[in-house]
Amino acid sequence: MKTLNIGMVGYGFMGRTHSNGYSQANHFFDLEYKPVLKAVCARNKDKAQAFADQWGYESVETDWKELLKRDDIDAIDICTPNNLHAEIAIAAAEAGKMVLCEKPLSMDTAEGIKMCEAIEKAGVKNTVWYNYRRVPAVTLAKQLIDEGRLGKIYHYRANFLQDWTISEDVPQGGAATWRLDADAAGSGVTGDLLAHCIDTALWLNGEISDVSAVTETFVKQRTHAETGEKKEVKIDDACAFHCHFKNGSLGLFESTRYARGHKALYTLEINGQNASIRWDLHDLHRLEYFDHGDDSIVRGWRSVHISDGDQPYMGNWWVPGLNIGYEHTFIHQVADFLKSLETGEPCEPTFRTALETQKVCDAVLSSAQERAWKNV
Ligand code: SOE
Repeated sequence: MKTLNIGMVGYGFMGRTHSNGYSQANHFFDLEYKPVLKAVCARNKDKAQAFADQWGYESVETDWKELLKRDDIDAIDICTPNNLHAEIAIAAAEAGKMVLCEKPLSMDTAEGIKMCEAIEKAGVKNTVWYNYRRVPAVTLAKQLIDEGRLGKIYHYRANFLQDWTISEDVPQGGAATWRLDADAAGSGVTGDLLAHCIDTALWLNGEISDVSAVTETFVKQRTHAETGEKKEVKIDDACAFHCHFKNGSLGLFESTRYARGHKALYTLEINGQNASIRWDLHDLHRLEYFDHGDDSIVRGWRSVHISDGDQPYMGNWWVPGLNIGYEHTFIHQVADFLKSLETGEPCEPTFRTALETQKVCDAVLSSAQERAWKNV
């Protein structure tokens, strides 16, 4: 079996989801390549070592530049805050390493373009971890749309709702709350949560032509976790936008971290001329499907339980009736990445594909700022 030696930079929540993916993929998928957890890199050596011990990484680095110099590393996995993605990805590509980058691709489109150019110049394999594409129900939605079952699409609706930043005591910056610090995250819910909704939407429903958005920052000042200083909050706490897709359909998107009661509720609904589909992250193994072509006396919304071997990815898991969960989306992305090494095909979304999401995010943020429609 061929090996793919992984060097991971960062070890937070995403470091765990990715490491689990690397550890599990070959148990369930038949693949020529097998990832080897060669090194994890983080500034704090003790914490990095504890992570390495827990997940089985063979070694630890404290400077990502040293990681890039190592001949025994094939691929760099970037799990850092967003403000480090570009520098590490570009240097990794120049060092001839493959790059797997956590979402969003970059702080903004300009940075994303430089990343794409570096990756393409080096000709290295790459992917961005928009994991929700690989929920079997969402992959099935893509299949149904591509088969033309929905007919002409009229509406695309998506929400991503959370409630973890309502308290004014939540700090900004630091290891756990960098997502609230614009210097580290670039933006708030737009880059963190709507980016997922936009990636899925572009995949399922094609390009967005223009957007009109509103954003709000409800808590205006927060203490910085590291300096203890009270600082202005510069991220968007909430964002809503509507848009036109190039296929003629209308889109409506909303995200907030102030929807009391919702922890991570990603929902989407697509209405076509012949059929509609609906999906909800809290019930992620179900796809709701309404087919107007059904016999009228039994016509209605079906709740399809995605667990059968004929459904995407499910032939690799247990037996029909037994569903899988959130962590499997990362296992699927690892399996697809390893497969792409065998076939030579790209592993979507590539950097170039993820740049399209970045362009929509930028248009959304500038539309909200200028209170004007913006072309993507
Ligand atoms: C934020 O809370 C977060 O962890 C995002 O960063 C992830 O991308 C999303 O999948 C879940 O929520």
